[in-house]
Amino acid sequence: MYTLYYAPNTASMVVHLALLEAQAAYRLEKVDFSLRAQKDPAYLALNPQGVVPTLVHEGVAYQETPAILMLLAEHFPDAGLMPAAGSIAHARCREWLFYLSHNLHATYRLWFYPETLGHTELPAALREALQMRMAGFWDFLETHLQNNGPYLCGDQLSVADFYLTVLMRWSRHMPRPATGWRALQQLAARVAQRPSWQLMCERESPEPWHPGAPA
Ligand SMILES: N[C@@H](CCC(=O)N[C@@H](CS)C(=O)NCC(=O)O)C(=O)O
Repeated sequence: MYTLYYAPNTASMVVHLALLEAQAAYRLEKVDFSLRAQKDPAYLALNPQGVVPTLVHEGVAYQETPAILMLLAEHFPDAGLMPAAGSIAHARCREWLFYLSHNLHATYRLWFYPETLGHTELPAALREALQMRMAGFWDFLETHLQNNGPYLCGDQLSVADFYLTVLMRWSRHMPRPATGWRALQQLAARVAQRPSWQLMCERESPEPWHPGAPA
């Protein structure tokens, strides 16, 4: 049995999706951000950074979204979460997980947590700089998907696509939402049509988001 410490609308969505896709037995434990529960000592004992997701399995608490996704792919090798272990495709998938975490996820943190940069609200110049950086990532991903898609690992859907879709979702209120890039929009539309996405939304009740229809 897995326990997922989650907060709606956050990176824990992608771990939730992976648990559903793997048909794993799990329970949800909500971390209430409005009460700053992510900084409670009891939660910090599980996740010293005070962030979600945390996945607990057999008494061990696991952190860091891409690392948890790789762990679940290891625990459920037949669930198709990642290409077969040991293959070049698997290595490529790992690369994408790192890419998404290091670039998009890290930049979003600066956008959503301006205090990280010593501001209560981001100054206009910084907002513009971060938006430009995000657009550069979307351009890069769009070119990759146009040439090698429809998914990040070609024909094979993987947890990297779930991660990407969750990251795209966060841009919905930004001046240039990621769905403005056609191949990205198509990928997100396919992911959002999956039963796992629908079920995750039913169980977490995040703010509604419709990336549009697949072609
Ligand atoms: N590197 C971490 C980042 C996790 C993260 O940024 N989580 C955000 C939500 S998406 C969070 O918990 N924010 C609450 C806070 O920073 O207080 C991971 O990949 O899991």
